Amino acid sequence: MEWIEELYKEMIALRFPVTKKLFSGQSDFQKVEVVETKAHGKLLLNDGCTMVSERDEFIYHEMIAHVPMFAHPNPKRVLIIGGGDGGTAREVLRHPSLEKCVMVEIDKMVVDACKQHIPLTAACLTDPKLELHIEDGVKYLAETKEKFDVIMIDSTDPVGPAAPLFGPEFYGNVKRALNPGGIVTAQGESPFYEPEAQASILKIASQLFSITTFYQFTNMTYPGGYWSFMYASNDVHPLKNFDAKRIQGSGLKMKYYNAEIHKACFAWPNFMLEKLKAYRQGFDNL
Ligand code: AG3
Repeated sequence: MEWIEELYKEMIALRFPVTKKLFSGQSDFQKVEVVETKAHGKLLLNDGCTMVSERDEFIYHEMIAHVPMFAHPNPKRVLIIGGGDGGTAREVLRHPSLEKCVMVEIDKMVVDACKQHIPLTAACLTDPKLELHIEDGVKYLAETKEKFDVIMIDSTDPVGPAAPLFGPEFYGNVKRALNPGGIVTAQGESPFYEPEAQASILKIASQLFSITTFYQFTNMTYPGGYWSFMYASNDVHPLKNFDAKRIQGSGLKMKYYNAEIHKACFAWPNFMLEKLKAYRQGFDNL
C-alpha cells in the first residue's frame, strides 16, 4: 500500500493510503499534488500540507463562508484571497443576496489541478458572479479601489507565499477595502500547535478592528483535527447581531453549519482564552 504523508513541523504526521496519483507539479510557488485516497476521496496537498479532502472539505468551506455571510445582514460583495480549490467560492455563491464575488488566487496550478480533478470544489469557478484573478492577493489588496462587505482569507499555513497574509500591512489593506459594516474571516491555524501565530494575528486585527476573535471547527484532515478561523469587524458582532431566522429564510441546506454551530463555534476552552484574552475583543459580559 502506498501512503501520502503530511509531516507537520516535526510535531505530528498525517498519513493517507493512496489508491491513485492524479496530479503532481511544481509551480512558481509550491508543489501541488492531487491524489485519490482510500477513505477521504480526492486530496489536494500544497507543499505536502493537506488542503482539501473531498470527504470533509464541506466543514472548512461552510465555516469560513457562512459564519460571516449570516452574521452580516445583507452581504452583496465578497472578496476571497486564496481559495484556489474553489470550495469557499462555492459556498459564497450559494447566497441569494450575493451580487459579485472576486477571488484572487496566486497559483494558477492549484486552480487548474482542482478544475480537472476536484470538480466538487472547483466546478463553481465558471459561475458568472465570480471574477477570478490569478494574482498575488497582497498586491491586489494594496491596489484595489473596490469595496467589499465580507473578505475571506482562505490561505495555507503562514509560510512561503502565504506568510504576508498574516502581517499588519496586509490587514491594513483589508480594513481599507471593507465597506462600513464589513467583516473579515481568515484561516486561523491550529489552537494546539500554533497558539503564537494565533496570538500574533489577533493582535494585528485588534489594532484595526473593535470586534476580534477566533472561532473553531473540527475536521479529519488537518493536523490535530482541531482548527480555527479568525473573525474581525468594526460593526458586526457575530453573536449580538446574529439573526438565526435568516438561515432558515435563506433556504440553504448545509451539511455542517447551522444556527447552533454559529452560536457555539465562538466558545473556547480556558487554555485558549488564556492565550487569546489580551487581543480578543467584544466577548466580555455576553
Ligand atoms: N487552507 C489550508 C488550511 C491549513 C491546513 N494546514 C495544514 N494542513 N498544515 C485550505 C484551503 C481550503 N480552501
